[in-house]
Amino acid sequence: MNRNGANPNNVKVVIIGNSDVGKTALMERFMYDKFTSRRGETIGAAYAVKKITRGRQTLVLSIWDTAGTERYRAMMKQYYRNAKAAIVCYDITNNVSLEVLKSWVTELRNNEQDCRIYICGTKKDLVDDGKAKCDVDRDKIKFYAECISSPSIETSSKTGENVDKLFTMIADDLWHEALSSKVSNRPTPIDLCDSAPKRSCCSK
Ligand SMILES: Nc1nc2c(ncn2[C@@H]2O[C@H](COP(=O)(O)OP(=O)(O)OP(=O)(O)O)[C@@H](O)[C@H]2O)c(=O)[nH]1
Ligand SMILES: [Mg+2]
Repeated sequence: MNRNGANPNNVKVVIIGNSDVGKTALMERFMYDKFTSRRGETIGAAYAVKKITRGRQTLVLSIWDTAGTERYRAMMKQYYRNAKAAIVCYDITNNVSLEVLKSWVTELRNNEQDCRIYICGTKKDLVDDGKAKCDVDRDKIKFYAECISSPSIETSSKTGENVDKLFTMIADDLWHEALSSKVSNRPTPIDLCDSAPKRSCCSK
């Protein structure tokens, strides 16, 4: 537990972005290593837990997949409250303007200043296979991500490309944060050399 009563090894990761960008598909690929081409709009939010173990330490990721449709927008704040990381998704085959991506980032930043942000372009397989053209300006998005000091990555939930890489990057960052939080919350060691002159129990 840290000073705020929270367990630094238990962290919340939220997936946000417009409807149909592939948030649920991303979560399902990471959690269950599966992909369904069926479209099933998320109602409110769904969450799943994944434990990541390194040596004798375990990091518990609570991953929140949120609904992208406008009617749930008012509820978003409660979903990303206390999130340590957010994956902000856009569909690389759908001309999502940079402004839409920015609005998600701004809304998040206004509410959760300490949340790490990861920019994720989805449906990479469609472009790689020539089934759709890339409809976003990749350079602009890369530049924007750099401006807000966020990593950016393109993924395919269909093939699995870069999905583990994205979550591993997030887990690594949160792992370091959890460890440094433990270190900074350790009581300051007392320097016995500086304390009052030592006496044995028998000394007067
Ligand atoms: N080819 C391909 N299709 C994808 C990929 N990711 C998602 N899709 C498809 O895109 C559609 C929308 O995906 P969802 O994951 O349901 O989208 P969402 O962002 O969760 O949408 P909401 O729940 O409405 O916010 C589905 O038909 C998916 O199969 C991908 O990486 N490649
Ligand atoms: Mg969904």
